[in-house]
Amino acid sequence: MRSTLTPEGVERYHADGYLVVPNLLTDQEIDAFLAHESEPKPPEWQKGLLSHTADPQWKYLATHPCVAGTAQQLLAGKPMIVQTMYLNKPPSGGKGISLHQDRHYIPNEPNTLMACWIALDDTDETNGGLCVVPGSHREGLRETHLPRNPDEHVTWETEHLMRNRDGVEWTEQLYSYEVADLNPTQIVKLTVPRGGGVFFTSMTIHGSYANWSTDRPRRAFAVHYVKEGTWVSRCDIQNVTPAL
Ligand SMILES: O=C(O)CCC(=O)C(=O)O
Repeated sequence: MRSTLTPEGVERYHADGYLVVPNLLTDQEIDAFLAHESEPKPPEWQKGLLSHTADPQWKYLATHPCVAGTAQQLLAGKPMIVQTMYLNKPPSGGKGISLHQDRHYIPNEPNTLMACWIALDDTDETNGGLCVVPGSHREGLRETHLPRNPDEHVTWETEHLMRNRDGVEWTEQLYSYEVADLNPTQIVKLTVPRGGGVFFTSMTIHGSYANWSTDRPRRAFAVHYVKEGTWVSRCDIQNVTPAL
């Protein structure tokens, strides 16, 4: 396992709620992943948010020493993989994910949820790069509504089965959350070069806008971790797996 952060980096993550870390992946590692994604795959590897449990390339990224090792430093404990996502946003209007807090999507107790979002292309404001609201992780869980700008953001609603530690089950309607009353001047549009990543807490407001470039795909890979011992309520992603 390789630790990549200085104590100052860890401090900045806790102060701002996010941290940009360059050079998590090499060009060769990214090329291998993108080539893999461009080929047909056996159906048993295609497991949606749980693809890291079956697809060797997804598992490779989610357990990568620089990614999972940094998560271990930031969590101060063993990182467990909750879910993985390949976020392929094409040029000419590929839509973004409205600005939200991940804790809305993934209730967990105690709340140790965090993410690593890895740029697989050079990303910035013009191709729908990741945006964050620094310090927002200290201001609690915000009110939300459905996305208000359909040109910029995807919209969906789905019902999810939940289960607590005592085995009690219930359903919850989840939807594409958009934080209400967000001050646009507080949104920072990050520039993250290919291979770099952004680590952020589950309370940090983040998301992205559409990719309005004409020729620059915005591909990213995101892994969500919790610290070992955390209970994840959503049944579809409850069986977390060790990252290291
Ligand atoms: O890629 C994006 O635009 C947003 C990703 C995101 O919301 C996440 O990784 O939690």
